[in-house]
Amino acid sequence: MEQKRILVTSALPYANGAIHFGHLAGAYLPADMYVRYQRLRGRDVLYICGSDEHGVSILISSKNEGVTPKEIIDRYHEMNKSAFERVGISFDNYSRTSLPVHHETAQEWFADFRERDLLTRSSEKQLYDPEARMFLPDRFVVGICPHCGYERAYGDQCENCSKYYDQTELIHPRSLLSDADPIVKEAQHWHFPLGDFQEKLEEYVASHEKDWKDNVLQQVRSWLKAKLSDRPISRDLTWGVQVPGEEEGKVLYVWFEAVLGYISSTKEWAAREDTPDRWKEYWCSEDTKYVAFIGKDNIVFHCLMFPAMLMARGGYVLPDNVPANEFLNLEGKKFSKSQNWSIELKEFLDEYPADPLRYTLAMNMPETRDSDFYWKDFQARNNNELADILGNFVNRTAHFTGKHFNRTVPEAGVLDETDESFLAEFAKTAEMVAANYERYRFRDAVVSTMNLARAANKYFNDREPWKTIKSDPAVCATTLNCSLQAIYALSVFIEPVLPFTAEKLRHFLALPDDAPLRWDGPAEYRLPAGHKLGEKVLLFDKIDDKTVEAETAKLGAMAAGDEEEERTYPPLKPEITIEDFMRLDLRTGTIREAEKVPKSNKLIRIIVDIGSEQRQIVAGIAKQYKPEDLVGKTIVIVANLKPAKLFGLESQGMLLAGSTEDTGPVILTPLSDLPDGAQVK
Ligand code: B3M
Ligand code: ZN
Repeated sequence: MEQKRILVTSALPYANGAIHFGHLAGAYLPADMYVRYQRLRGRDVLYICGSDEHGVSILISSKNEGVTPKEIIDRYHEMNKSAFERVGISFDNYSRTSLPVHHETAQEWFADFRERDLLTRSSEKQLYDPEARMFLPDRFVVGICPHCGYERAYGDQCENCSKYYDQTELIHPRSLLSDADPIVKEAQHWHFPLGDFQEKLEEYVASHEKDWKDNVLQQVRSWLKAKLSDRPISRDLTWGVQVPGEEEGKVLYVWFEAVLGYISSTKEWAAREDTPDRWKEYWCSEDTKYVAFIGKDNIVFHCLMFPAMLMARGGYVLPDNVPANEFLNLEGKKFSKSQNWSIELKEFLDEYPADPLRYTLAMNMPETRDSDFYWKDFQARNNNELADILGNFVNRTAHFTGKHFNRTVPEAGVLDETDESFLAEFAKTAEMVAANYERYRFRDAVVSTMNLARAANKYFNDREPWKTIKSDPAVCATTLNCSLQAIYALSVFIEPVLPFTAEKLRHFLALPDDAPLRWDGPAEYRLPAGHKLGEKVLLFDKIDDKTVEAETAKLGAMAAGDEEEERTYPPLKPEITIEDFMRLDLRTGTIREAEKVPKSNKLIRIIVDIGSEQRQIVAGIAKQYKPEDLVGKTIVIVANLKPAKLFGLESQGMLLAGSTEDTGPVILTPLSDLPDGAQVK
């Protein structure tokens, strides 16, 4: 079916923090490049996004800062919306899921599913914090991952092995609210029958085997292979979209309603355009092509859960493509706000223009694997490519035209083969770059765009207008005419990646009204001889080494006054009595054997001799210790801890280790010799 319009969405960023380069390179810059390109093709494109304002991460931020969730979302919604605008992300609408239009939409979808008996309501075992007297949402509880032993795994997904599980599967869970040991309690929750859509989803994914990216297909296939099951879509929380018909404090699971945020944002857009029903044209027409841009951690929800919801509702378009990007890291390490290893967009844009960043992120886009942003690379891209190739070509052409042709487009004489083949480059570039954008290959699209700037520089050098201006002014005029046509062509082709620079070129060319701002313009349109040009513009400032050194030094360093923040310690646990402590039975023991747990990069299995017996203990210390270095060491274990299963191995106790974010676990040993089995108190 010929698609009449294109609907594009980017993942709704949580309004609980400032967006950084990683977000931009993941789901926003590629979408914006794609949308700008499609607009230049004259297609009907709608680009939708907004802030995701529910979810426990907002509750955690509000708790940590001692402010209301509303204060958190208001702050970050505005901050992110403005940062997106400044970096040229050209949404048609940027909404927010705290708006009534979103609550109404999400509740309407839920009510429709419930009225059609699509949902099941069953009791669900959940972790309950007896101190805070509330059920613990996934991000409020940490414990040992049941799959890989990672010790700070959240209640829903492990950041280390990315596996999902039920929060009650966590080993030794701990509440992040009160640090109390949570208890398992029954709670009634609504479930969406994702398992019922197994077959339809398999067909849907199979129909995209050829056009979806491998990294997306791999993740989706493994979920389908493991067979889909019902998904809980309600939570016991006070912050979120209230489940219609339920008592206060029962809200829709954030992921169930967040994806519906795309629809509510489209409704908001249609209402603002005074065509309130037009949102249906995009969401409920078979001839809409829907492309959802996300990061790789959102694949399951966009390729399985959301399509199943759309299928269940009926009459809605499914994503035609979900070109998920991998992750962008910073100077070889993960972005981390707490470690001050991040570059917030807002701060960056206070110092630097947007286009060199867009270009650098596009050239390093994590399209098929994780990639990195390096300040040195940013400097090189800005100086050696943007300034020295594109900027230099435009500058020389502008300077020459100003100096010798009174800032007008010179009359072209007879075009020789070099001129013809140079002008023919425009149509070839249009075709090559378009093919890359259509296949979501953004880095390749930018490379082929910049190749035209390279060809233009070469053409200018080869034609040597500084000589022909004396020896053969007619040839010189032809050279400058062709060079100005190339600047017009570049102003079109760079628009998706360098929109602000494209604007500067259009300003310099003082484009006539009939100059087509269209992708196919450069193949046919020519600036007329005699056309008066605008002012010469400097396109790019060079970045010096001192700047790069200063920026790189900032990473990881604590900003003045943050030191004490870095030294904050986890809150002390509630007071206990000596009797409480005496219930612990701590014993010394010697490690007799140690080996890595197969398939886990975190766990080591040790056999500890505590005098009266040998104990097998599984501990997440593989990143800090080699098994061979542990044999013979005396350690302290909790000898009366209930055994737990880890990677199928029974762990009969726990070794004592101190740890911080930086050090990871450091095993505690006695200051001087102690026999095995000595009691520690
Ligand atoms: N806010 C997760 C994220 O920011 C979530 C995306 C929602 S898209 C509907 O990665
Ligand atoms: Zn894990």
